[in-house]
Amino acid sequence: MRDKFRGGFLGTFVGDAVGVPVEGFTHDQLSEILDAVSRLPKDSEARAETEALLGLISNPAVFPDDSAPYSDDTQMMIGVAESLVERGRFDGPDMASRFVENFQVWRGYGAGAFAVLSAIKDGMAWDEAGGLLFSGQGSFGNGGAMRVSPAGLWAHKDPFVLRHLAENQAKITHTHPLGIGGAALQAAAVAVACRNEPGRDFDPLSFLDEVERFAPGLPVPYQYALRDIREFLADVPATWDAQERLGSSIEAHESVPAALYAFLRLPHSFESAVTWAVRLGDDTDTVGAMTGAIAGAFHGYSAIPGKWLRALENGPKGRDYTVGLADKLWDRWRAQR
Ligand code: F2R
Ligand code: MG
Repeated sequence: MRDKFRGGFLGTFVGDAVGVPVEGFTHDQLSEILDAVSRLPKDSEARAETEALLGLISNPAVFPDDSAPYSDDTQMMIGVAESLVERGRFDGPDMASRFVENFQVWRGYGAGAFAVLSAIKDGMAWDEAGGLLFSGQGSFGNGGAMRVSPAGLWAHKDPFVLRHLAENQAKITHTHPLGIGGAALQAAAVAVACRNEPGRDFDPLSFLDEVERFAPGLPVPYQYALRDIREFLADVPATWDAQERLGSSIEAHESVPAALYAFLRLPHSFESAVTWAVRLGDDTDTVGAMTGAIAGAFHGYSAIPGKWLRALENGPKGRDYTVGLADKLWDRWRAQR
């Protein structure tokens, strides 16, 4: 279980870091450029330059050890985890203050999250700012889902605590039902991944049934997407077709289902699932991070390729800190039981 907790944390971090350099590329652009680079002579300058642009998805060696950066996805996941480790339950003021303390604008925050964290920093109440976004509709961005893996791990035994934690941590920045629902679905996928073991008899459809039991009554777009995923598991579509139907955008209902499907399409390899997810294009870091969280909680930290782990940034709140944080959450979870 310690390995699974570490896997859920570092899966987020790795998926984020693999996706960051290629964020915003379309699926077609990414496929074309990755194909073209693989045909260039190995020691050519053109190949080295293109690989440097594409980062870990094309060649892990472009980042010296300890240097591949994470984005807001991992930074906010760290905030969720720090609060759970310290408080042992959802504590809104504490979690919001950790988001604000960790907030480094240059990590690439969404406009809504940026506005919320800036407002709280300037003195607004932690539970007011999120509801003001988008003319009072609240955000349906994928920010509540991208950071939720510690909640999924923490509450993997209890669907009620899981829903409470997933929704409330999301509401600090995302009050739209689709933003909250995305966090609930992603947390359920991580929890179910934590509860199950890899092996030959793994059944993606049973996994999906369990996810739906852990996240009942989601908004309609998620129910349609889950129906599409069932169809895709019965009759595997081309990648472009899956991308077109599920999406891989910055909106929660167009990216959380894609991450779940990436895991279920390639459930026997962390690396294959994350690579496939990032190659969908568009919001590559976040679809990578969410797929990494599910695949990491399922396969464990020990299944994450060393070539990717070694590359991760390792300064303050970097790789070693994140592994230690996962261990602290696991220790607290065990002690609290
Ligand atoms: N912000 C980014 N990527 C953009 C490019 C960054 C670039 N690399 C740079 O250098 O700056 N990535 C990060 O943002 C996503 C998570 O975003 P979050 O936290 O959900 O933010 P936000 O702003 O609340 O929602 C995202 C966008 O979705 C649209 N949207 C949401 N709710 C809406 C509503 N009610 N009505 C209309 N539109 C709505 C808006 O465009 C929001 O800005 C992650 O990908 C993370 O990696
Ligand atoms: Mg993103």
